[in-house]
Amino acid sequence: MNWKTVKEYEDITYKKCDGVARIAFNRPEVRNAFRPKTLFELEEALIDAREDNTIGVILLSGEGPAKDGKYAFCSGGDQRVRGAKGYQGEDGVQRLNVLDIQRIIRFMSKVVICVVPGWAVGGGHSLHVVCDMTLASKEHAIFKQTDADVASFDGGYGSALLARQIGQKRAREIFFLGRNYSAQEAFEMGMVNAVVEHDKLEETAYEWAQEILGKSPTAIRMIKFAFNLVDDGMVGQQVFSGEATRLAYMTEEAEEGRKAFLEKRKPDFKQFPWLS
Ligand code: 1HA
Repeated sequence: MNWKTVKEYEDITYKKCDGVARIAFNRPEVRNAFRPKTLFELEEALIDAREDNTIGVILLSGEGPAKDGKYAFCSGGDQRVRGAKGYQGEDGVQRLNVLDIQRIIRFMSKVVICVVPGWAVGGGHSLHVVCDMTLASKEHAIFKQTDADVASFDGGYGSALLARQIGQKRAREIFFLGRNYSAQEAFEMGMVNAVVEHDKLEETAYEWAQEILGKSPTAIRMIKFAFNLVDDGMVGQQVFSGEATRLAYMTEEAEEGRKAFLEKRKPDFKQFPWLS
């Protein structure tokens, strides 16, 4: 693997290698908690990866270990900057901009794999839920939903989508009790795709990404958005249908419509069949 740094950031790292982008939280001293700035940086990197036609898979992870040897994917919102109206940025504005990140991942026309080397907690747990797949460190990953301990709640994807993934009873247990779950327990519940030895985690994630990159990009996009459609209401329809529009643009029929407009004539759609 020959990772190349795309851009230096303060709160994240961002690299690319052979069709794969790797973005990681980089605040190990607070278990990779996010502040608004972290999320603005993450948003910029995610959009860059989305707009890059050579990238098909994004790995989302957390740098570490911290000085005490512990690993983290993300421990959610940085409670030191939480105010009465959200998480306060350097500009003094309070926001809940992790929700923007969730939507970017969910509606991203590429696969996002969450690579969990350690703690996935609170809003960090919700991010793992919204990613397309999750790989977890056998030795160090711990999944925990502390929302009810700190009087916060992700009533959207973090809880409702989790219930779709692992069932209502287990999702309620995770939120109501806030216990720690190992990678193996999370796997057995169905919210982790594979439990991987810590030393092999990054390599395995990269291999999964390469396997996906061997597939049809159109098929992967359509399948991802088809999976989302039933749970995403009219936005799900919009996103799925956008891909249908893109496919339609590739037809001669659509090209005739476009050309006729530019040539200021009536379109000749008679040449195209009314399919049964
Ligand atoms: O729910 C939402 C949202 C919902 C809707 C819309 C927007 C949302 C946005 C955000 C969130 C949330 O994320 S709410 C949940 C916020 N996160 C938490 O409640 C997790 C808090 N952290 C912990 O429970 C634990 O630290 C841990 C289970 C992740 C790790 O425990 P460990 O290994 O024992 O380490 P610990 O000693 O606790 O932490 C190491 C250092 O990291 C500590 O700092 P130090 O004492 O060394 O100065 C600790 O305070 C700091 N730290 C850890 N997590 C956070 C944090 N500092 C700030 N914010 C954190 N989230």
